[in-house]
Amino acid sequence: MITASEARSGTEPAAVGLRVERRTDPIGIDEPRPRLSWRVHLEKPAIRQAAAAVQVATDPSFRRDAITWSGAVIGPETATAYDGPSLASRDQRFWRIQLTDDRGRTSRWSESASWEMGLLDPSDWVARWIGWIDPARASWSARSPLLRRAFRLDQTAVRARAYVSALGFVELHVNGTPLGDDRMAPGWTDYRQRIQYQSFDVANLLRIGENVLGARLGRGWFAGEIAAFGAEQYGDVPALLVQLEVALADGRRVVVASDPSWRAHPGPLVSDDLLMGESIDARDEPSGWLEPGDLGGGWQPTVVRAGPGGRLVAQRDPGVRIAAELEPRSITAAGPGRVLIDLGQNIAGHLRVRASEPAGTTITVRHAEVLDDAGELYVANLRSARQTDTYTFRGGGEEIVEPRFTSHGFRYAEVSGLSGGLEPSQVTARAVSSMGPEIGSFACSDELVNAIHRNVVWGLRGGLVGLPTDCPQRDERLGWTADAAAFAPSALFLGDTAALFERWLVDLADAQLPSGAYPDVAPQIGVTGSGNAGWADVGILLPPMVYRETGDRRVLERQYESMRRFLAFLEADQVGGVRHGGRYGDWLALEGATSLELIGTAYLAHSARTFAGVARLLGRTGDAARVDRLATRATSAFRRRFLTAAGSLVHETQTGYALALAFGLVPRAVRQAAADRLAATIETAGGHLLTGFLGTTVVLDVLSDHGHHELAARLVRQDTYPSWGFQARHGATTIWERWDGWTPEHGFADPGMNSFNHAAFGTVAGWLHERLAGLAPGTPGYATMLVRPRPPAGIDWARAAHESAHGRHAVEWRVDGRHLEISVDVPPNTFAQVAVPDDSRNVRVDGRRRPAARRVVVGWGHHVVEVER
Ligand code: RAM
Repeated sequence: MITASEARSGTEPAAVGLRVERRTDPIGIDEPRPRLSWRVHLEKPAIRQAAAAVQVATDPSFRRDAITWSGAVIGPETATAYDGPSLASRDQRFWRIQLTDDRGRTSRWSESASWEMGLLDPSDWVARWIGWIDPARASWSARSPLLRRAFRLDQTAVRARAYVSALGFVELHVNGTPLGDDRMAPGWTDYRQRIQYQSFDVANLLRIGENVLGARLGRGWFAGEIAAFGAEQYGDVPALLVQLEVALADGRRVVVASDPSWRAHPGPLVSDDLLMGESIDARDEPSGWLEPGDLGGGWQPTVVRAGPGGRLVAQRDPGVRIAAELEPRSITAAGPGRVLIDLGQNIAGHLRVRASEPAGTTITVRHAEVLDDAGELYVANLRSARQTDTYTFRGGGEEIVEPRFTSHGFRYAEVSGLSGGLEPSQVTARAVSSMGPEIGSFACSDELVNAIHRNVVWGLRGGLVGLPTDCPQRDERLGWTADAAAFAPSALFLGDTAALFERWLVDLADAQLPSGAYPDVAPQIGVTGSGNAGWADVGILLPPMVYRETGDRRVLERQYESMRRFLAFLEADQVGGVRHGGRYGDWLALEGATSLELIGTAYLAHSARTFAGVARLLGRTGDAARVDRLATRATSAFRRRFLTAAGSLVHETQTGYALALAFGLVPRAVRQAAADRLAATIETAGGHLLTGFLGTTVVLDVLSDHGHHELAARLVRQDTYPSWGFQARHGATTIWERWDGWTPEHGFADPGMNSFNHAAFGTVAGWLHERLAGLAPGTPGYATMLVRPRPPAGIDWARAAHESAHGRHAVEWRVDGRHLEISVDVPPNTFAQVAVPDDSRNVRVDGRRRPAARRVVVGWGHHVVEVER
């Protein structure tokens, strides 16, 4: 979308929206050659950028002696890697763009943008890890501390940066103002390998005289419970790392860093844990501790802690943010001092309650996704995750009851211990997520389908909390690989998640075994499986998905060595092209098991083929040829072993067909026959999918791409068991972990594994975006978009929109009898290829007749394509 200020540049061509590493004016980055990108605003009828000049300078004057690098792009590409002199820690650069459109008009220089390097070398850090050891410490209920340091400045700060990290969670305040809005900073990495830090510009928060840095720490993933593996997986208590660097007006430099001069206080956080919840005793918040002034009693020494060994790296994803605030749908009295809150939506997050109670009163907030038959919270499926917050009132007025360092998966909450009731106006639910701003949307004429799509969006919000996880409620919440592979395409379409996936791919490579196998979860913890088909393959399949979204090849280059090692593992783990699929198979399928060898062999072929494509793209032709041979071997083995000459599977399952067709393993001559058999197995099941994690991810696309689009649409609109529509019709507001999570006949499924917010089965969204509404990238990064509307029976209109690096891409189609109207929004500097249905006649573009071609190409702007069918 062109913003108002961008539009002010009028009819001239202009470069707008300058970004570095996909962020606006970032500080504290550690990319040695940052990627600079921009959007173009063109003068109609210019279609594209013909060239762009880039200037980088040490100050925004861009005087000759300040310029350190001039670059040029010939052609329409709107990104380039900085290629000037190497950058040192803290270096700040300003940059601007001048572009020439394909009509030969040259723009003025854009407004200048900037970036700043973080601390690139371990020796830049003088700060030490500090923490507090509670003398009365006992298991997980140990208090997380407050840490404080006061210091004086005798002059105005002209520049000040705070570099902040923690083992655990941190919220750092400068003179009472919290920095950033990441709720779970600095995120979960394997702290033995890398630890993220964040950088903040704090110049405006400092003052002449006394200043105070105050930090709240939480246990987070570092010291808190992880899954069912217990607490203290990385260390016993949280620790803080802060380095505040201030430049004063007279040129002096002041550094205030975490060291033993800081003071600690037990604080109000009696206990905190991601899974268990948080207990706050508000009476224990030392008054005024975030402000300058006299410290009361109770402050104790801090201790220097040895770090766990990981390298400090700049955090590049936006972190966990408040994604939405919801008002309760209802609050009902459930007994004396007890109310039941229904949000009407299953979320990952927490409640924020405004209430007043006498000092010392404790209220308890419990959370659950669903209610049992008696209308009480159903918590059996949370396993050991207590998801319980308590708050003890300070007394004397209204207080905000809100946990800081925990998150719950819930739609219902029970608040007990109140002296009265609760009004809806006192309660807000805050959903947290790493999904970033929404950049994609979808809707169509079928309300059930819209409900399913909403369930996917909420499923993704809850699944992406700090990293791509399986689920946000029970004692699991791990970086499960297959789950990420399944939902990444929809997540990349719907949310600004590319940086998150890029970062998690590094976590995945960190976790790679010496054999080259990827573990089942990353960061690797507790779960000891590895190399499992459909799980480990995420290491190969995810980088191209991210590349397809961003058009930035570096994700392929960076993962390449790790991918290559995984391929070497696969090669060593197969015999004659056949590979055993390992532990999980088509997880949670309802049909008879798809053979593990079929699955292993199919993924072997698919990963090998995908990797070969990446290798070729990067010019690694030797690797490509070798791995292509492996793919061919696996494909032949698959055909010999699992397929008949007629294209049927020896043992028929929906997933077997879906994988064979999706991965191109069926000989062309019998492909349609195989697809027809797939359709037949679905019809035999009464028009239902019986597929698990793996089959479900590809089956709808396979049907649509092999002549069974109508059947795919019927499956999406299906509302009897098992189906997405069945879930939605029975009150689901997120995607369930299993088709049979709840049925009228059997009630809840095995509580040992029954999450009601599990994004992996949400892959239907990808089909809605690309196969139904028909919006997909035509080339990686959306320099061209592919519009392919495919109206099935019963759906009269659909629309999808996506914000790429170029701007907003949108498709909307409507059918009226034989008339199909397709509206397309194409951002500047890009094209759309509109593929009209095969039986189209009388093609008109913006009212003008076009020869009836299958594909119509349109450039920047809004277009209406009409066809008769
Ligand atoms: C479950 C997880 C995840 C799945 C694995 C195999 O416990 O929730 O979704 O990938 O098992």
